[in-house]
Amino acid sequence: MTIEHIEIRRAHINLVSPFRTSFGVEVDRDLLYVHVVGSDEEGWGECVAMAAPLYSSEYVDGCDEVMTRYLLPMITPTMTAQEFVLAASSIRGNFMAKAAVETALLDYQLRRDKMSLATFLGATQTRVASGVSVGIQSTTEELLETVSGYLAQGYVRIKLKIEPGLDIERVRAVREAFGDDMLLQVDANSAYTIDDASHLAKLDEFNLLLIEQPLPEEDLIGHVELSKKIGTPICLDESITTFDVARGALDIGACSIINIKPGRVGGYLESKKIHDLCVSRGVPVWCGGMLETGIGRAANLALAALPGFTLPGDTSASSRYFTQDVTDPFVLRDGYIDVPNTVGIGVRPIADVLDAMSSKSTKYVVSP
Ligand code: NPG
Repeated sequence: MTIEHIEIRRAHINLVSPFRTSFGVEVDRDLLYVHVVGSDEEGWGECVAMAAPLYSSEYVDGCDEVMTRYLLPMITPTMTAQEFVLAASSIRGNFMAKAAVETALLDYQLRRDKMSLATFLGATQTRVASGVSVGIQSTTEELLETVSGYLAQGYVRIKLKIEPGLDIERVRAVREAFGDDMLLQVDANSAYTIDDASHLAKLDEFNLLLIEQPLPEEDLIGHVELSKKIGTPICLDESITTFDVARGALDIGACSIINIKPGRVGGYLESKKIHDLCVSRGVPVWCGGMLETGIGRAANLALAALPGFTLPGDTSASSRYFTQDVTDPFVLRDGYIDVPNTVGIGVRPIADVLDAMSSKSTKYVVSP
């Protein structure tokens, strides 16, 4: 069984509601799927990059370009995901582009081997506790209403996006309205500087699970300094781009919790390595989200089922994001979402739905 061609599929989907963060507002997703087609099997991967380089330096047109010019030409008919990761290490950065290609190759080979991604990665759970990420709302009243709606649906953990000026009082209002037992954390997406340390220390009174990425991606040392000035545990997201960065960040005390996003670290193989490192050090991890459709979500759920994922992730149900997902929808049941357990990532796009969303399909023939 050999890989014959790879399709890059570009598509578009609207979000059910605008998602505001400290770096911008997302109202839709500019999608890029990698579709590996072999003699009798196929594999799918979803690129998590956004349309613009605001969350990280990667963006979807850039990923398309890197795949087309550099990554896809590396692929041979019999190449495994593991071999691809090795070959692609000659290309610097571009983790989101690499991750999407790796996922499609993994899905392809695991389908061939009749194994689920969850089993392959070492999953120990059949369902994962689901948290939800709440964008910055225009008013405190709207925030309380939004949080209340998610709690009513059964989400077990709330993450509030914050930015300077819309932080302490917003968190206070949510704590006061929903009580001290609710699992609550905040995400700053790099919006602060070390000069804000005493301001961020005001979050200490709210017993948050963590504060995610308060300072810029590159400022690991700033996070070390901040960790000495605030009581809330620091979790890194944007900063953690590789296993080596994760190890260094833990070594110097830049964080005590890690958000693992496969797209951000170049794929599921690197994610597993970071997970294993964190388990060996007793560091909790959780699975982040990038507003993925069902393809990316399925693979994230497999990862989130590993034993070190002891905190609920941003692995919400399809309905939190889209009216109609590109796969069968992932559904929240009693605060949990089932982990796909068939073969590969366990899902495929619904052809008609994907076709209706698609803007462009490009085919690359894989030659020996
Ligand atoms: O549930 O998929 C989700 C969204 C989770 O908040 C979330 N993602 O910084 O972690 C993040 C954030 C994000 C959203 C990042 C959009 C990039 C774009």
